[in-house]
Amino acid sequence: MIEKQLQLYFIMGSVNTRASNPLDVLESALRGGVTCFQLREKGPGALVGDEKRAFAEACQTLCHHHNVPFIVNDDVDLAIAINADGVHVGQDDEMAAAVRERIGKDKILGVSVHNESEMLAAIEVGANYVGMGPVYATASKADAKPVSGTAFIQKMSSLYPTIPIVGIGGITVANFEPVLEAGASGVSIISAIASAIYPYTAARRFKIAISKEVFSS
Ligand code: 3NM
Repeated sequence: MIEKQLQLYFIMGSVNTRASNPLDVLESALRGGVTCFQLREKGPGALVGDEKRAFAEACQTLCHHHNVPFIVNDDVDLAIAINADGVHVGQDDEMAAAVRERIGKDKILGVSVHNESEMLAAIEVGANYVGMGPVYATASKADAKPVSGTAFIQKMSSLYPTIPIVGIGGITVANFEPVLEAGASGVSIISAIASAIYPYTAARRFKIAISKEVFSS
């Protein structure tokens, strides 16, 4: 179930698009077929406080309308306050064990991992999935680690096949296949959808291409 929800995992904050209304971008992406959404409200100009909460609730409403899980990046207080479907944390964010404790066992917990010990720790705290990247070069994360390619995904998916993996970083419709072939359940995308001129078409292209890839494997 979660594997299917992770297949086309869209991530966005209000600063990741030049569109005048970021909610239009999310709605187009949802209509195009994204299977999961993470609100990552970070970076210069990001919303805070009541504005962030109102934006999060509007995103959540759209996601639920399309039956797509709504995950909050990092902000555990916000996720709990609005009853989000889950939380995603990196290694610098609130410790995953504490987050699991706070959100309870029924919510989705995602953790970014970059090495085997972080992978083992994520499994230990009961993460529902792990994110691995940046697979390719990305301009969307200022403090991204060096490009990892797909080798780490390949190794971790064969050693620990029970926990779903999503690849992230620089993924486009032209380069996503090696990520799934390496063993990832899905791909996480910011700019290839959020910065596309037609986010609906961008999401739809991913959706169709991924369906073909999953069907043929
Ligand atoms: N995390 P785009 S890379 C949010 O490596 C994020 O953990 C990364 O954006 C990691 O699809 C990244 O525009 C940015 O490259 C992904």
